[in-house]
Amino acid sequence: MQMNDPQRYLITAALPYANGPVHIGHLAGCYLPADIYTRYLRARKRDVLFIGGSDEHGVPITIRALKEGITPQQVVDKFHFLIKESMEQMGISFDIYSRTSNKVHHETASAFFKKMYDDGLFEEKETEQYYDETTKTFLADRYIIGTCPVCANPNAYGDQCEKCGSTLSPEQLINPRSALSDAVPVKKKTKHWYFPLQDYEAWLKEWIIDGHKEWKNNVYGQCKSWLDNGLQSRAMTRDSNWGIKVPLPDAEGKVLYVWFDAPIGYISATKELTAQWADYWCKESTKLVHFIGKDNIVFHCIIFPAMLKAHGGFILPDNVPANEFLNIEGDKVSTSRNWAVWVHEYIKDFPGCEDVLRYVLCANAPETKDNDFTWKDFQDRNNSELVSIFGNFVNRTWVLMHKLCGGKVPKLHENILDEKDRALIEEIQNSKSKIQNLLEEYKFRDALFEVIDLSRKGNKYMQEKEPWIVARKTGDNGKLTAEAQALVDNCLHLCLQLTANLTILINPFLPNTAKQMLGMMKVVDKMLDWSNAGSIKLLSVGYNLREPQLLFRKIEDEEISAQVEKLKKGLIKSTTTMEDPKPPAENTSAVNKPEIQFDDFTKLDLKVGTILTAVKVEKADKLLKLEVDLGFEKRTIVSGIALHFKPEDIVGKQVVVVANLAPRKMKGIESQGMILTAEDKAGKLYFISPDTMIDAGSGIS
Ligand code: B3M
Ligand code: ZN
Repeated sequence: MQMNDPQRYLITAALPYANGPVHIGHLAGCYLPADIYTRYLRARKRDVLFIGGSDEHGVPITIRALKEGITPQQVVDKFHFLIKESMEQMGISFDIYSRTSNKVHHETASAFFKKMYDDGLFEEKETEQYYDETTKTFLADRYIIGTCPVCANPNAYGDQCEKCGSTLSPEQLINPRSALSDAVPVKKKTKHWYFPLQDYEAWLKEWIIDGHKEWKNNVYGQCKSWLDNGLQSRAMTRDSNWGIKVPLPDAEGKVLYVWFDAPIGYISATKELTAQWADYWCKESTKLVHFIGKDNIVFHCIIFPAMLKAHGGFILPDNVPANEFLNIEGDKVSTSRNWAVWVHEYIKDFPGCEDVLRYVLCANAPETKDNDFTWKDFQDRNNSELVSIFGNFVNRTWVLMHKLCGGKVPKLHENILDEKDRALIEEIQNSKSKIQNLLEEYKFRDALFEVIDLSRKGNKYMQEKEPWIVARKTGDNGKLTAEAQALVDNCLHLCLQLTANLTILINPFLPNTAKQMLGMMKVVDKMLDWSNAGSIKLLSVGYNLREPQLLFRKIEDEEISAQVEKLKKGLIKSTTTMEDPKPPAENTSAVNKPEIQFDDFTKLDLKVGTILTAVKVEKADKLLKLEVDLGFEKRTIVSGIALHFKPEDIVGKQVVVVANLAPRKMKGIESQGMILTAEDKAGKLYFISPDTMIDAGSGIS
């Protein structure tokens, strides 16, 4: 049963593996719906926390490290920041975006495991597992590949077949081989701690099958089939040295299974965010909602809830509105074939169009079945919905209000309201509850459709009222008659109030657009409170409004064909290299220093350094003390960047260091070099980094 009237909300979105950038399938799958829901709750003035972070453990990370010849730490450092930045740029408004390599997470997950162990909730078992003798590795999860017993895909993983979605164990694979060396594996004994899920089966059935019939069909159906098939013990530990060490004395070389620690990451991140974390995690009056993609259903609906129940003291999710997959141009997303639209690439190719992507991904969200993203559909939705319907309505209203009403909100002459006016008023008043109900049911695409439909109705109303024709009715004196002016006033008054309503209603979906509309209305954020929706008294009569601004631009055929080409020819850069995701600052061409000779330049000894540690300098708001690895030595550098970067965010980043700058004391600390940064027009600082991780100490010329 769905919870009514919770006191607070805890919203989580799946922690993406920090083994690659995020693509639009990730956004559509869970980050965008979670963000829309959270923004809606915030607009309703609800007490809500939105939790996210990078999943930095497990085989996806170690495999990537092996492929690239770097350490797992370097992999996660590289992608954590890129993912975090893409999320921010797309307006995914996490209250915290943390990472599972954090100390607080290691402590929280260890303590969780230890309590379950102390309570005798694990089975300790020695079993034979596949082992790769050439690389001396136990082959669990994605370390082992073979033919899927369900669909015959020859490249299924030891934990899952990505082709048919079946969950697998290594034993089920036909012709298994090592993902590391291609070797045929042998069996070898190893000890692990198993969580007997079957002990929780009866309870899970009652909780989900009887208790959560309102869950989405795809989620409920998957849970039911798992529970109908019967649950079994699952190992909660792995043989690896990357991850959270099993907190037991005889557990050398064992770490927690990534799917044991990752969901606990939601708890750790909340702890990191607020001292009140227990209110959110332990009080029944909290509504916990996990937004995920369909491949994570079993972990969030069965395994993690069973863990929470076993541990005790935690609430359970009220809902897990998982989405299906978003395909691209008719084909499944494949990161290895580079068949994906990368978010950081999109942001670069379509600057200022973040809301357009949010719109298209929500309007076409795979809420009930897999859906297809095509660039043509992207263009059509932009040009014929955002530009021609929503944007057009707002623009027409503004232009006419300036032309026919002197740029001010005209009066509403109630005595002459006709049927059409009243029908529009009713539409405005009803739209709030219609959209709210859909949002409460996690039907985001229907909710968005209603918002656009309301603007469509606005256009229709305007078309029928034709204020530009009415405004031609002049009297004998050549001036507009009072009667005609009153009709014009009413039409534009209502269109303006409708625009104000559209601003509130579109805000959870397209926050940048809502901001821009607030600017045009010269009103403050407060107007976005959900409680204002449905009112036709949002803008005061006589209030001066700004000039119109175009909310959306047309997207041209060439832009679309370029994207299709890029995708088809695999021109999108391989994900093995991380590009600098920041947009170039404008106006970089202005040369404002005197000319120098080449010899002047060569005096500089520029080197690539890796930031090892970063701490705030006491009593100096702007300074960070950094320890930087220059390959041949470590340097202490004091840098005036504290207002721009959080210390914990920059550890692991590579920067350009002026290595031969004379040492200088700052706040009593000797600074042995300088870090180069770029500054954009808004005054925001960016590091200058090589476009992929390279050896610390590499020279720059
Ligand atoms: N990292 C799987 C994924 O990215 C996993 C989610 C963890 S959520 C706790 O699909
Ligand atoms: Zn399969």
